[in-house]
Amino acid sequence: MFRFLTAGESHGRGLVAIIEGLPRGLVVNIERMNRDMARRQRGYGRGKRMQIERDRVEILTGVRFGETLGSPVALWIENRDFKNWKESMDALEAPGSESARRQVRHPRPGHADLAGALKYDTKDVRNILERASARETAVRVAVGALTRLLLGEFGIELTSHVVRVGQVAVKDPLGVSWERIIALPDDSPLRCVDGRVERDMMDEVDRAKANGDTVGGVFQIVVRGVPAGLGSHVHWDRRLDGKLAQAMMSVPAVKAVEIGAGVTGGSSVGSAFQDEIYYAGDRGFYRKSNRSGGIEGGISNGEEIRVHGFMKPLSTLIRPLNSVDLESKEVRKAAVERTDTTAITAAGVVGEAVTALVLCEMFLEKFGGDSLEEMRRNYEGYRRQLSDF
Ligand code: EPS
Repeated sequence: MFRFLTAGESHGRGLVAIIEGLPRGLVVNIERMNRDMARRQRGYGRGKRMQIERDRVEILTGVRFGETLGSPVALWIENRDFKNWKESMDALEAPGSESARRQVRHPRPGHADLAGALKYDTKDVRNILERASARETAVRVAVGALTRLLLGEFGIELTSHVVRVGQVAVKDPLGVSWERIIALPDDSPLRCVDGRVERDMMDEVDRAKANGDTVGGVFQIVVRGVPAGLGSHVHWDRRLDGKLAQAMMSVPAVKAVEIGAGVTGGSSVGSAFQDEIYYAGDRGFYRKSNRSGGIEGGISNGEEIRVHGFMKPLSTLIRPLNSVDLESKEVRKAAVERTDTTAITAAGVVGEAVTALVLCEMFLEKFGGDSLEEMRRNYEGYRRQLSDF
């Protein structure tokens, strides 16, 4: 069915993806895809790398005259920074000088550095961090953007907003309407719907930066237009919430996921948590609250899907923490690589992409066909089933 792989190092030539399972006949809107690429580069608190890159997707295969062929699609994103790393990241030849190798021997607490070095048996942490870097999310956003085009054909749309930075939070994030979120301009500093809260969030970022520190945050993904019936209760690995949680946790620095108001569920009684069921002729079954985040029993219930991603503070600190030299085993300060103070706004855009990827997989599982027309027939048949229910 639907699957994809990515490849590429943070300072290598670029990033690649191969995607399989898209139907023939999907119109590829490259501007829409590149808009997501640009959105991922934004956000208050990002570092200097984003001033070097101008991420743009190139389509290498699987698309002809602006439409998918049903064959594998290959995407390419160039790393503009590679020109500054040619020797250090050369595929075949090691450079003569130590400095050009840019070895890293002092693992950063919180990054993949030490665990990866132990596992892959290397004393140069660069062999790990280049792939562990969140740079990889650029190409996942590109793949996600393609799947968003497919979902869009069936009226499914996604957006995100930032609901917390450090100690500063938006009140009642589940109550923020879709309209308020999509009204945010792409150049909004943090994609926060409340201007006053956003200024406090920016102060929080400034404070962390002034201390050579980083700061965590929370984003919320909102999806509308998902019909009831994606995912299934019948097996553990077919549950939509489980799949979304896995996808969200695969975003670097995300350490927790919450569907709807799941966390408060742990301190609620049932009568205060469940979303009561109503029916009206013109809209069918509906709810007046959405604490379940649009998913019940591992199945979408037709309400908006709302998922939170909790991002821990980024691991590279300008004022580094203690570490150990991998060769001498002596106490050293952790390596300092160029990084962001927070990437929470970008993480929201990545969260949209990984959510779209899961929904696309589930959508193709239920309505899949070899062409978009075949999918449409399958989908319309199911819509009739729902409306005749
Ligand atoms: C990047 C994400 C971060 C950036 C990276 C680009 O990755 P990491 O997980 O390694 O901190 O810091 O840029 C650099 C590594 C750099 O040279 O500045 C991204 O989202 O594109």
